[in-house]
Amino acid sequence: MAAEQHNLSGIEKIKTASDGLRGEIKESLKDEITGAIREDDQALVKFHGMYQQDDRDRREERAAKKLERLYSFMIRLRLPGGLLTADQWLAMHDIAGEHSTGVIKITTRQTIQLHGIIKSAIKPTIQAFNAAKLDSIATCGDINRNVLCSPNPGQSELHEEIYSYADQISRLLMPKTKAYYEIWLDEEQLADKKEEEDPLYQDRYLPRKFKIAIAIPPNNDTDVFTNDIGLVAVVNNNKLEGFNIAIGGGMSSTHGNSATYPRLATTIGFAPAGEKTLKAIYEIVTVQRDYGNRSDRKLARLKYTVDKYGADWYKQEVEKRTGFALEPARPYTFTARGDEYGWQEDKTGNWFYVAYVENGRVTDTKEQALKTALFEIAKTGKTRFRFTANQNIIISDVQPADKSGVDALLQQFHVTQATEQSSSIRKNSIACVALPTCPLALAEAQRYMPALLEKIEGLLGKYNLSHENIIIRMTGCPNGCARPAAAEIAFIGTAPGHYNLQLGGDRIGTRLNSTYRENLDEPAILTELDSLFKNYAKNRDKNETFGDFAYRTVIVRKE
Ligand code: SRM
Ligand code: SF4
Repeated sequence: MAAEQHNLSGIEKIKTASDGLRGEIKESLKDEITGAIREDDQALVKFHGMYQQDDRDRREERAAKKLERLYSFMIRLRLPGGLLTADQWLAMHDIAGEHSTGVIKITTRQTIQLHGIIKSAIKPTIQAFNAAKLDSIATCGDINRNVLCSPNPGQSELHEEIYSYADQISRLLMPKTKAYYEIWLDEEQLADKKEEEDPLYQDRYLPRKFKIAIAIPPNNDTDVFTNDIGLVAVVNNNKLEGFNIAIGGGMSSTHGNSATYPRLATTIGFAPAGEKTLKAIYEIVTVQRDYGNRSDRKLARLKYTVDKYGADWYKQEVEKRTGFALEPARPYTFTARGDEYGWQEDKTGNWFYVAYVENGRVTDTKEQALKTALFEIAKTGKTRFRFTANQNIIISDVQPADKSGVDALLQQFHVTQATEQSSSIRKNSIACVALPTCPLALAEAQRYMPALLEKIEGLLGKYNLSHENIIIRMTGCPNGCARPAAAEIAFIGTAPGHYNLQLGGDRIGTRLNSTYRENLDEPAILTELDSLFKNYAKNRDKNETFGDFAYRTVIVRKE
């Protein structure tokens, strides 16, 4: 019996009244008076993978001229495990150039976003994606989002097999409505709406967004415990035995609201590979559908449902629904969380190159012509492209005979040099988008992080710590899009130019950090870090990471 829900939030009503996520989107699109769409439809288009945004840099200027905000849309692709073929990359390059700002943005969930798409260009963009066999279904909204999987093909003999679960899970949890095809691709409405009946999402979808990731030990490069469901692949004697299943991860909090908090997922057991794993995942989702909070969206994520009812209760409810018991979790070890850069050989004898992409922005800069390089490489048709959850790109599946050709292009456009010359902290950093497009940003992130890192590099150099792979993350607000609560050092925006400084997360993503100082401006950040690094260089234990040191010396003492 599901939990009773009172005082449903406004979005709940919009979902159930939406006729399978159709709303009045078609009418909204036709309205030429405004660059925006109707308010209810703004919630619904998220389920089709897009957000209405406006250029926040230009709000004042537009208001002074009595013009409406400069509206445009961001579209996010569904790419389980983050993989594109060469042809799809070429299509993406063209679509980005024609309809968006031109920057191809790799996100922290292994997919691509295009920004700045005006209302009249949404349909042509989706149609062009469709022609390239790409879609943006369910990449936003109260539904299962892009499924992550460790993308590094060199890490496991079983990479392809494990990787295929990202796609299977994504398909299993897709909505049944055909609204996307009707609205954006002009397909006929189904004569028999029965085909759209959705036993999983019904007409109310989930209480909130839902995220799933798979990690392949020993690298936790997908930050698996920050997801609603985290799956850790268990491999023995070169056989995929199954997955340890963890539930209730999430990074967001709201400044000043202590009922909200980041949380790492709790491991509830092990499911054998195949049908049982998929069944367990499906029923974890149905329990959240039935018991998640539908009145307060701030408390609607799975993490709050798990804490409200208890992880043991949640597990039992899932077992009741699947008809089988989860087995005890099996042993595994994580040793890293970052991307390993440069050329590496995969287990089939092919090669791949992991390139550093600053904040996931694929564009040409004065240091490197990354966008041109990837375009030229894609034109050879001899590679595929994989995205990492650290916002980087892997040029993969390169046959030995093609390696020198691809390498020459990487050198010619200075991609190799940019990757090799970037500092350790830079290559282990992530910043979210924030300004100017994110409506929730309180401070800068991706536009500011590179300059701050330069100053932090100086401080590390001063104490001979430049080689340290410290994980640093920045977000423009506490929603946590760069997973800052799981970083060794995090800057979380509080107001323009101000950040909370958080310390003490571990290197492998199994311990959250804590707030060390609040609301610091840049000089205060640098003063704090200077003294922390000085202390670290002098008093660290052998091989102690900065996150562990900060946890031991300042966070635990403060607690
Ligand atoms: Fe996020 C909302 C960008 C990963 C937690 N996120 C947003 C929006 C859509 C703002 C909005 O609601 O209007 C941002 C759009 C900015 C822009 O202009 O592009 C935004 N989130 C991003 C991306 C692009 C950051 C990036 O630089 O890569 C990431 C896209 C991921 C994807 O491809 O699907 C992104 N967001 C995340 C992550 C990290 C992850 O999933 O691994 C988190 C923390 C994990 C989690 O969900 O707990 C995250 N985003 C949020 C939240 C807080 C959710 C919550 O539990 O309260 C919001 C706000 C909301 O949902 O109300 C949010
Ligand atoms: Fe926007 Fe905040 Fe997410 Fe950054 S963390 S993209 S500022 S919602």
